[in-house]
Amino acid sequence: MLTYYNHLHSQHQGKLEMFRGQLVPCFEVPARVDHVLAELKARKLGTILPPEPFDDSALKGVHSQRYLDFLASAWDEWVALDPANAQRDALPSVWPVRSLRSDVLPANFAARMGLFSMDAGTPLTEGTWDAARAGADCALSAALAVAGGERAAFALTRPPGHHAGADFFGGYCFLNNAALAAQALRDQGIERVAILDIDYHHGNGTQAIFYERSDVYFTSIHGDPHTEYPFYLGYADELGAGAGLGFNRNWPLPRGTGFEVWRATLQQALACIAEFGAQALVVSLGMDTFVGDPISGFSLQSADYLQVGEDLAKAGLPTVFVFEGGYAVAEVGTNAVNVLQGFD
Ligand code: OKP
Ligand code: ZN
Repeated sequence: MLTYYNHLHSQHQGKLEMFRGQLVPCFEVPARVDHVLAELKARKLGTILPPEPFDDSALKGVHSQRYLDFLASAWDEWVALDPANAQRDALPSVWPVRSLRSDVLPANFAARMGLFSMDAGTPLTEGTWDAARAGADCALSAALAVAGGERAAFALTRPPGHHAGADFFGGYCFLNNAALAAQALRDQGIERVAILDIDYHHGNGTQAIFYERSDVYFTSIHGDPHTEYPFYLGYADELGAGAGLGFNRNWPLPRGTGFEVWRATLQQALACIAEFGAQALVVSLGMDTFVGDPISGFSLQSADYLQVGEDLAKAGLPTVFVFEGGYAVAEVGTNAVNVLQGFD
C-alpha cells in the first residue's frame, strides 16, 4: 500500500463552526490525520510519500472554474474587507435557495461565500486553499499510482472532500478528492470506475458530480438523510439521471445500525459494483461509522474495520482509498489503519 500524505493538511485549521445556534469548536481537526499517520508508521504499513504536484487544470474535470477562482482568492478577499478578519475564519450566512439566482456572480464577498457553499459549519481559513490543493494532489497521485499498476493507494488528507460539489463547499469539504481520483482514473483510460462511499454521511457532492454519467458508478452507505446530514440528498430513490440512470445507488440506514446489518449492506453495494463491471474502485473512507463518533450514529467497533478491509479486498479491484470523516480522534488512526491492514 502506498500512502500519499498531505504534508500541508494542518494549514487548514478551522476555529469555530455553527451548530445549534452557537459557534462551537470544529470537529474536523488536524489531529485526525496525525493519528492515522502515526498508526501507519507504528504498523509499518507500506510506504509514505509526499504527493506529486499537479497543475490547477487537473481540478477542472470536477470543479467549475469560477468556484476554483473563488477558493484561491477567498482568504485574501476576506482580509481585504477588514484587516481584523485575519484573526477569524470566514463563514457563510446567506444562500441563493430556490427562487434566488445563482447564475449571477455578485461582487459582495458574503454573497459569493453563500453562492459557493451549502452550510455554516465549514470555516474557510488562511490555509484552506493550500491544504485542500495539496490534498487534491494526494488523491490524484494515488489515482495515477493505481492506474500505473499499484494494487492500492491511500490519499491521507484533510480537509475531507465528499460533500464538495462541482461549485460549492460544505460539510467540512472544499475539493472533492474522491471525484478527482475517479476522474483521473478515467483520464488514464480506465473505462468503468466505481466509487464506494462508506463515510457515515452521504457523499452528496460526489453523487452530484457523476449523477448523469454512466462511466462512473456511485454507491454510498450512510445515515438516513431524513435525520442525518446532509439531509437533502442520499435517498434510496436516487438512481441517476439521463445517461447516468442506473449508475447511482444509495443505502440509507437508520441511526443505531450495527456491523451485522452494515456489512450485509456492504455486500449488496459490492455486488452492484461487480455487476457494473468496474475496473477500478475509489473508496471514500470515512471512519465516522465508529460507535464512539461524536457526531454520527452507527455502532461499528474497531475490530470490525479489519473485516471491512478484507471484504473490500475480495472485490479484487485496483483501489484508491481517500480519507474522509471520522471524529473520534483518539481511535481514528486504529480504525482507518485496520481497514487498510485488512485489505492488505
Ligand atoms: C463531514 B464528513 C455537527 C454538525 C454536522 C456537518 C457534518 C459533516 C460531516 N456539529 N455538520 O462526511 O464526515
Ligand atoms: Zn462523515
